[in-house]
Amino acid sequence: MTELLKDQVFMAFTTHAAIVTLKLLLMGPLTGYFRITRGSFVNLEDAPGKTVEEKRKTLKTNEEVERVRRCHQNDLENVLPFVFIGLLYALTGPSLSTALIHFRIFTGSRFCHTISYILALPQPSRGLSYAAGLGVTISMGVQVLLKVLVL
Ligand code: GSH
Repeated sequence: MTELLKDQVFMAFTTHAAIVTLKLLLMGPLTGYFRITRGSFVNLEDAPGKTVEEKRKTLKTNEEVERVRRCHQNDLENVLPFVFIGLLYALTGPSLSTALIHFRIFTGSRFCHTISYILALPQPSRGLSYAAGLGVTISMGVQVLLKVLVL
């Protein structure tokens, strides 16, 4: 483990994995912020109001809250595979420069995806961000397989 922590590729992976995982984690509080500011709740006990009738009025979906939730879901679909495949990839001993290109493009792509989704920027901004991140994870996965199959 101490040896691993001295490995530059592994440290680069750890840094980027931590950044994108923290970003993913922050989608929860962001959803909470949109729920409160847009008055859109899903549980009666979360809803503001004194009477049950008042509370019931806030039990409704809101387009902006749903947008953040879809963005959160999309992060889960992409960040978790990146962390898993990225770890395997880092262990295959790629060159630092190639690994950094992969990790940086993925991290940048997920921030771009979130910004374009939350701000509802015109397509293909979100589609391209998604495709860039997906391409990185596929590239790392293929390299892991090639390494294992060739060895
Ligand atoms: N689960 C995704 C979906 O249903 O759209 C799979 C495809 C995907 O991730 N597409 C990207 C996206 O941002 C680029 S268009 N989809 C919107 C979303 O996941 O809510």
